[in-house]
Amino acid sequence: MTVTSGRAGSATVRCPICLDVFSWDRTDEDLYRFSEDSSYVPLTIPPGSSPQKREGVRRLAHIRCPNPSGDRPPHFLPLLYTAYRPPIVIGMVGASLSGKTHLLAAIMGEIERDKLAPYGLKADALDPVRHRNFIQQYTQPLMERSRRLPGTVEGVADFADALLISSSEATWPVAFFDVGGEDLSGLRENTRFLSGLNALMFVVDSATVGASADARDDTYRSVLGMLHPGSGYLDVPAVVVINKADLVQFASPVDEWIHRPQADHLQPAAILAESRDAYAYLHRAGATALLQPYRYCRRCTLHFASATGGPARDDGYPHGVRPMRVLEPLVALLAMSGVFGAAAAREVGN
Ligand SMILES: Nc1nc2c(ncn2[C@@H]2O[C@H](COP(=O)(O)OP(=O)(O)O)[C@@H](O)[C@H]2O)c(=O)[nH]1
Ligand SMILES: [Mg+2]
Ligand SMILES: [Zn+2]
Repeated sequence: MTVTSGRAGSATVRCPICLDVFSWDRTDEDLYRFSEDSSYVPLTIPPGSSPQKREGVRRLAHIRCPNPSGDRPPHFLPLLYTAYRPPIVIGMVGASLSGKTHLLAAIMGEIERDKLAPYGLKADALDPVRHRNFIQQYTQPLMERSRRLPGTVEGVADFADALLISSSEATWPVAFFDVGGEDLSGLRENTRFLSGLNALMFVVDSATVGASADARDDTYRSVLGMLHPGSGYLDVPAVVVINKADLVQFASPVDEWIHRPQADHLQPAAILAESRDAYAYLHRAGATALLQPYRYCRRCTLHFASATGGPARDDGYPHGVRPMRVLEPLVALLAMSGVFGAAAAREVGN
């Protein structure tokens, strides 16, 4: 018999880290707290605690995800997780070497530098241990030491990191999955991950835009094919990121956008204008396969971005790493997912 604190009953939860669904009786047992030495230690709420004190402790508490399919290392969720909105689960889709890992490292780096604040958003780690690991493994080597990041294992949709993103009104868990590899259709275990995605970030290597159709087109096709139930539009918001735009930064219309400073609020009209330019850019290059997300997804925006600001030489970036416009695609995806309210969600990507 579990003790409940006036919150009897259980909740059905989809964990944004393993994407398993589990039932969680709202117990105050088996709680953990994130400790100073970056681990989770058991947390008990002393019996007889006042309701105020109990609430204070619960705010810091985490639970361990039971991960029924047993496919992930141990992971933890805030106890108040179910008090938040359903998670926004972003799949970063692209062929290997398109720059997904660098892009996510740069996005997290900009968020660490509080660059979501001008949009009125605040970000915290969902699971502080995992977030710190991500920052130490990817963001710090790239942004503080200008190191080229090693290639990642591809072929399986893999959880990368998750945040709690808050607007003045609500908090959304936002999880990032790396959906790499060329032929995803043969991997049955991917179906579970793909069906758990509710936002897509397609990553295009600008250096390959004019090239003939290749593996990257298959990646798009298999993801869209697996998510797409048949005819009609796919109701998952999508962004197409023309990445490594530093390599084509002087070509029109890339030069119009890539050097622009970050906006200080959500600008649906600018997002639309950039999407039109990026669409024309892909269309002119004959990269019609890369326009599939735009054709199949009900809401889709297109963006130019560069994770590094310049090309690598050997194992590093000799001129330092300066991300350009990496947050804009994320902000558009958040807007289409409702983070800026219903009116903004209708205005972006239609
Ligand atoms: N010029 C340039 N090169 C990049 C950029 N981002 C990544 N790269 C290069 O592209 C290669 C592949 O990137 P990676 O993030 O590992 O791709 P992934 O396989 O999709 O995760 C890296 O070795 C980088 O040197 C960028 O913004 N600009
Ligand atoms: Mg990678
Ligand atoms: Zn889980």
